[in-house]
Amino acid sequence: MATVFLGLGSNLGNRRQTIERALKTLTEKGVNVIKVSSIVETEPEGGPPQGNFLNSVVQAETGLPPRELLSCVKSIEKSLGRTPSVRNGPRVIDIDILLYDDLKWHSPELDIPHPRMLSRSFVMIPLKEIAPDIARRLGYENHNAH
Ligand code: PH2
Ligand code: MG
Ligand code: MG
Repeated sequence: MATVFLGLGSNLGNRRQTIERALKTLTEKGVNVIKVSSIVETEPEGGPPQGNFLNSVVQAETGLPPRELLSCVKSIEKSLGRTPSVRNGPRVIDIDILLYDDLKWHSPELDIPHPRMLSRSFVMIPLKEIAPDIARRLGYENHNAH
């Protein structure tokens, strides 16, 4: 089993309900959620003008290899009503693979660790809440001011 961290975000529709449904569906599909951070309201970073997000980070265990995990989260996004939009634009649900054990994986479809996670407070603050050692190991200790 691999230990993975996933970032969840929503800024369209019933944001909290969608995040809760995503958590339930992950478990049903063999991604066993171990820890869930607080669900925090955050201002959009990047993209067009859009509403605030709810964000959360989860720790999970899965036997799915990285590409299958990616297919799994994409199918959950679709089943919860996500439709194509502009880059960094509004979405019903976004589920990003942040970390997969200590794996480094680079391909056009998937980069692990998530290449922008360290600069995103909506990822690092919830990650620090549930896995402070990992946030520190990634070099986050210098960003505690906000
Ligand atoms: N996701 C993005 C871009 N900007 N901003 C916030 N606050 N939360 C997000 O989840 C988010 C974002 C691209 O996935
Ligand atoms: Mg994202
Ligand atoms: Mg995504």
